[in-house]
Amino acid sequence: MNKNENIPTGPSTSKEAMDLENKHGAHNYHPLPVVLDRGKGVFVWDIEGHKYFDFLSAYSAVNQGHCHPKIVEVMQAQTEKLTLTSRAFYNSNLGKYEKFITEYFEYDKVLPMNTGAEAVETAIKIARKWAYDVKGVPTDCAKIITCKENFHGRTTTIVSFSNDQDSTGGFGPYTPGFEVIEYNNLLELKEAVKDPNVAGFLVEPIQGEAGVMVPDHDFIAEAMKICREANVLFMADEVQTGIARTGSLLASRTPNDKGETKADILILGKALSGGAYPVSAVLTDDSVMKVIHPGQHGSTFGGNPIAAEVAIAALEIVREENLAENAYVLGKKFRQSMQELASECELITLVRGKGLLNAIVINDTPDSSTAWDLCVAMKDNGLLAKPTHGNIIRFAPPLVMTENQLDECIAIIRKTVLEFNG
Ligand code: IF1
Repeated sequence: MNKNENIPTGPSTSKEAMDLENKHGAHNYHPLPVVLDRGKGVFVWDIEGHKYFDFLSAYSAVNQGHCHPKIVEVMQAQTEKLTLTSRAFYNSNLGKYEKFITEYFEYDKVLPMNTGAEAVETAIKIARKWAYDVKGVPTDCAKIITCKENFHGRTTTIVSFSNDQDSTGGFGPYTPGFEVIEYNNLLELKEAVKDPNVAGFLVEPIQGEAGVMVPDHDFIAEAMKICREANVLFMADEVQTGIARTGSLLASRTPNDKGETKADILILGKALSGGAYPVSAVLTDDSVMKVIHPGQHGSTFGGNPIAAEVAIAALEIVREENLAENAYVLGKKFRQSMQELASECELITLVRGKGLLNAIVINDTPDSSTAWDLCVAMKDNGLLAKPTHGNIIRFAPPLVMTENQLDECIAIIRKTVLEFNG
């Protein structure tokens, strides 16, 4: 008898793999019909061995490129040594990581978690606790201001302040304590923070899921000023925009920062591990983090030895390989090429973005299949991207891309768009 009889073998064709997922997995996604099996740098391969440029980077988690050797090396080494202790005990990796990341982003303290949504939840809890313990807000009255079209994750509390029907519909009752204002609207923010019970303003420096909405250039700085004057915490959700994606280390901090555009609470995830492992973090100074005491928050896996090693390597790569600068330079070139393309054809109405977080708006209604069909056509030509909100296509390749590779990608997108008749 074959000893391995009960161990299922992997699917050998893409069709088999898709059938397996459809049959046994919850239908909470509608993936593009491609089954990825291997990745290296800016490339991924499907089961049949077709090679693609990855223009999604797992929603900006794989900024450092697929299977970066430095991350793989530290992860393998740590896996053989110690994987998890829980926070019931100290571990010899965590302190080193905490020192490294707080110096890297210039905060006093970090609270380590795993997923982006958990980090957002953590930030909300810290802000509420700060409101009661420091600001003097009456018990259970703390309010957090958020923005329309936001995306901060999938937990019941986070979907409570989403206005996307798919995210919220059918999942009530919703968590109270949130007020939603228009994105990029300083007047509404000014009005909202007049309420003395406001603890924080939670915002994405660029709204990713909304279709890469870039606010006015002074929005972040002015919003921070308004928050500071009202004694309200500015909470930057940089889960998607952070870690070099938008052409600077953080989208909420300008390159020549003098401290004036530093968020009070910084939320990171995704690329904090280069996509190798779920690693997220909340960073803030002592005046805020001091409100959290033993037993009040935590996570079995948060701050585990593998996460600590992987995150240090992922952040070192960003520095060593100048990924922020590369994203800045390539991003400029990409948008320019897309603008040119837009002026040559009817299919693209708008190009927007920052660094290597960009989007094109397709000249059709959100309920049309044009953007989807175009993504399928790009896939057939060797480039993977995914539509958002029906008629927007997000372009976010790994930041380790070279200029020559970008030229190749632009050529693929040009050819596909110009040949496309939806
Ligand atoms: C999915 C979008 C991207 C995020 C911001 C927190 C989280 C996210 C700003 C939560 C997550 C992901 C989740 C992913 C799709 C994706 C996404 F299209 F939905 F908006 F990236 F653009 N804050 N964004 O963007 O992080 O808990 O997922 O680790 O499939 O839901 P998470």
